[in-house]
Amino acid sequence: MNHSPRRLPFVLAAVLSASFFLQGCSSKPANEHRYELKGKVVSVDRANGEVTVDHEDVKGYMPGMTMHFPLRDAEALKVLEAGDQLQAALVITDDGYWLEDPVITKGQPGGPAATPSAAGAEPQPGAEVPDVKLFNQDGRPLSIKQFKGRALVVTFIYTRCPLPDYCPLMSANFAQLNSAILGDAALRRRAHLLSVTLDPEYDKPAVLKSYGGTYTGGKFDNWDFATGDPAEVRRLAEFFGLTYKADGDQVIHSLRTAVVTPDGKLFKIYRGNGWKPDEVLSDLKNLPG
Ligand SMILES: [Cu+2]
Repeated sequence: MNHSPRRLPFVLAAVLSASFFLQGCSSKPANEHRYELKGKVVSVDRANGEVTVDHEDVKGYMPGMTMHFPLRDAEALKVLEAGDQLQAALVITDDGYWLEDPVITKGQPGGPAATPSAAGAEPQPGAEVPDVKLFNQDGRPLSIKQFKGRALVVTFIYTRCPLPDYCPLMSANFAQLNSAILGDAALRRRAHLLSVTLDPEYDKPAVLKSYGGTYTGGKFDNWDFATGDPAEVRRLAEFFGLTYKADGDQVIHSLRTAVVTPDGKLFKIYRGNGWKPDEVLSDLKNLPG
């Protein structure tokens, strides 16, 4: 996120007025920021209550890009379709972000048709995970095969991700998993975590080491952060059905977290950010081997 000094007065004014207003009317978190977002709906995921919007610059917050957002409005979710014009409040708090107060302008009939979800094909449990060659946070070569004999939990992040519900949440979940693994003598020998960057050109080993350090306390014994040849990263990410695209300093991406068996086969894929560390922990405890 670009917090350039010239934007500060605007941001500050917005924050002050938002928090003043909120304190007056409810017990919402103090750290809530609201911005106006306008754009065109690219797709609607009713099951997960999310919309993907190709939005204009959000003044004082971020440049225009295509992104998905939870939409907190059940009625709007029912009627919203790809091609519609959407105006809404983008609410950002310490724990997440979402859209509310939507105003919908229906797209022209005969306008661009709903694009099918871009999610890639996903492998079935039991499929062999490709043995990509990457590098860890110390610049040491790392491959999927080297974890044979241990269960592996893989997720994808990038260090500059600004969305609390995306990469920072995945890393916070992994930090919880890491503590649980370190606190269990059996799991400690049998389980390993791997966070692979979706921004390998920027997230070099040193960047990952510093980012990872804040989550691991600097101990990477059971948790590696990987970067490498962008084509190798893509091969692994797309195997799990993750889609992503660079957009300036940002990466527009979906989320996939996968549990891989000790013999290198897919056990389970978690889509999105709704999964809880406890679910993965119980997968790890119940894995054969
Ligand atoms: Cu992200």
